Amino acid sequence: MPAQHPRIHSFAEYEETYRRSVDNPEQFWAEAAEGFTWRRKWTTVLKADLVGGHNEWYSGAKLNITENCLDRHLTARGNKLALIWEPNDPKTRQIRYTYRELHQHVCQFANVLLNNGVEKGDRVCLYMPMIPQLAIAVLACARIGAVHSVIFAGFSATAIADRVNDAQATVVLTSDGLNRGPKQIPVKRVVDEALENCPSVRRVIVVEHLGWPVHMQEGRDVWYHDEAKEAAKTCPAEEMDAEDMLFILYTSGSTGKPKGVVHTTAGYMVWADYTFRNVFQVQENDVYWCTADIGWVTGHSYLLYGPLLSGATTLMFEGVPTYPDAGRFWEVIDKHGVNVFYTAPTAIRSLMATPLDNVLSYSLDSLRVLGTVGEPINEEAWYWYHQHVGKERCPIVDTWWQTETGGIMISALAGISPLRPTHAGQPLPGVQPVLLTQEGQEIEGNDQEGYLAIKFPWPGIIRTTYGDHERARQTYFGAYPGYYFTGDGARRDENGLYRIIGRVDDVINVSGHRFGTAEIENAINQNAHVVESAVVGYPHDVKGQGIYAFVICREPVSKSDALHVEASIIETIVAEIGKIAKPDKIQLVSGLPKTRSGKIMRRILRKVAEGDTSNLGDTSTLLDPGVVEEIIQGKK
Ligand code: 6R9
Repeated sequence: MPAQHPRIHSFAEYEETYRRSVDNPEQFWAEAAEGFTWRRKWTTVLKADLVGGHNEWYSGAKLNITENCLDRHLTARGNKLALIWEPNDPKTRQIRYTYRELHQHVCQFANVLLNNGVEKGDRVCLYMPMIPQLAIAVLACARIGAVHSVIFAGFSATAIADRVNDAQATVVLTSDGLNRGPKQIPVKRVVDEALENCPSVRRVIVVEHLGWPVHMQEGRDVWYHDEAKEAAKTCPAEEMDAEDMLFILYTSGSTGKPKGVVHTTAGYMVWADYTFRNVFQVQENDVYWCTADIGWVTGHSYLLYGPLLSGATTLMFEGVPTYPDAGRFWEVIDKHGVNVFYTAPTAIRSLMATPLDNVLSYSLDSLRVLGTVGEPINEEAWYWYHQHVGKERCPIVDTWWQTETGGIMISALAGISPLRPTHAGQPLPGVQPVLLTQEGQEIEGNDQEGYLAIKFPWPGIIRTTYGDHERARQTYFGAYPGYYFTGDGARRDENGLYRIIGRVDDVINVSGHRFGTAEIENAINQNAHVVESAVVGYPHDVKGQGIYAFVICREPVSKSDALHVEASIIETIVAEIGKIAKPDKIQLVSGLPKTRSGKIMRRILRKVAEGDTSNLGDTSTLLDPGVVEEIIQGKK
């Protein structure tokens, strides 16, 4: 087996390792980077800058991440399964690729990209279903040094266009259509609509999946299978600089449009690998399954890069947890002998709400480690997962991290660290979290609550926001200079275990997906009926948070017209962002609670949405306190 940084085996070793990572970070991360294939070693391990946000890792090094995901394993693991693909419909064919086969497919796809004029540094957008070609295409981009920007295939044409234009992508990869449970969605048609407004795109490569007829634009669109006929199955990897861009991934923040989070090559690689192997403790013959879509960061780091860097067998699932029935996850686990299973609390909560037989009729004997990610897990869901899925024998790693952190930051190490339900636990080696007061004072000691920030760079730290470094600096490094600011609030318990409470900014987390309230408001305000809107999150049993929109219309809306207007607003949101941003509740109001200076008092709207109006706090600064009463009366 390729030599690699050994994994942590005991809690004492974790403590000792953690101490070393803080006492001498550069030596620690130099050691962690041994065992990879470097074309040239670094000259400097870390150039830290938590004020300007210009952090660099392994400067001077040359490498290609796909040589580390694929080529490096060929001698010892060439015939080992790299990727297992489970289709949407359990009755149709699974696909399995060994490391050698995956390597060939990636090389072939890389040659198709090269033959279509894609060059190092070009941005390639991928809008694709969860099929093996998506994984292959992502790696193919990395193989030739193109920057991949995966757009989750639930976003709308407008959202695609925003992302393609922001990245100035020249090539888009897509498919004819996709399966999502019982539904089929014409993906290419959405791309066609998006590209009407994307002058930078000169080529669209379409992967056939459903066999649907699609419109192919002459001179722009080509079928992958036609292009692949001429493409060789070997392709030398492009030599990349440690700090060359690997990918852009758009994510929502508290202001305006989603921003393109940029990760670079070497630091991200070391971080994805290190966190994957230590948190999940995957063994050589394990089957590992992360249910996230590759359109989100979890799919990048823990479906694709982390597992492949570590030489693991990773399972990719096209479908949804409830199709053909709510036992599907458990059926897949038994069918493939999954040992390590990583999913989102929202999925657990939705399955919990179905008859228990859906899970009890499967053995789940193969499972050894469970994980969650994306949002806080409530106690009820934790215990259900522990008892009915993990049969009280599998540790649950509750992994806290963000698109911007590249990989897991705070989590138990499976089978090693103490577990406390609803607590992410302790920081990984290399991660130095602190709790800050609103003014930016560090809060010492345990049993404390504050704003979660990180006071030292780690290899996976966000490098910039694409095309606009100032935005990254302000958002992450400007709030509290000298710290990376997470936007989350957290509590450190009496033993030093962290519990993530939720966002402290105007970001809401719906089923593990991030939305800026401003982003949804901007979408709503595009509707012709609308003058102004305010969006807040409220606790939702399955989604974690639901979206509650308060909307002022141009003209008074009669009761009988209200349904029509609300449907039209929903349509606008679906067109601007996508179905995933549909509000749960829309309340038409005649005014919003504003201060004399014109600021919306969201605190009051949040209380109304939560149904907790007994104590609204100080409303004396409101311009028109009467509006609050009206809103309470009309609450949905
Ligand atoms: C990986 C991912 C990041 C935000 C983050 C936080 C929330 C993620 C969590 C969690 C509590 C956990 N979050 N993991 N909250 N416990 N284990 O989800 O990235 O989509 O960027 O979201 O998700 O609020 O700030 P991303």
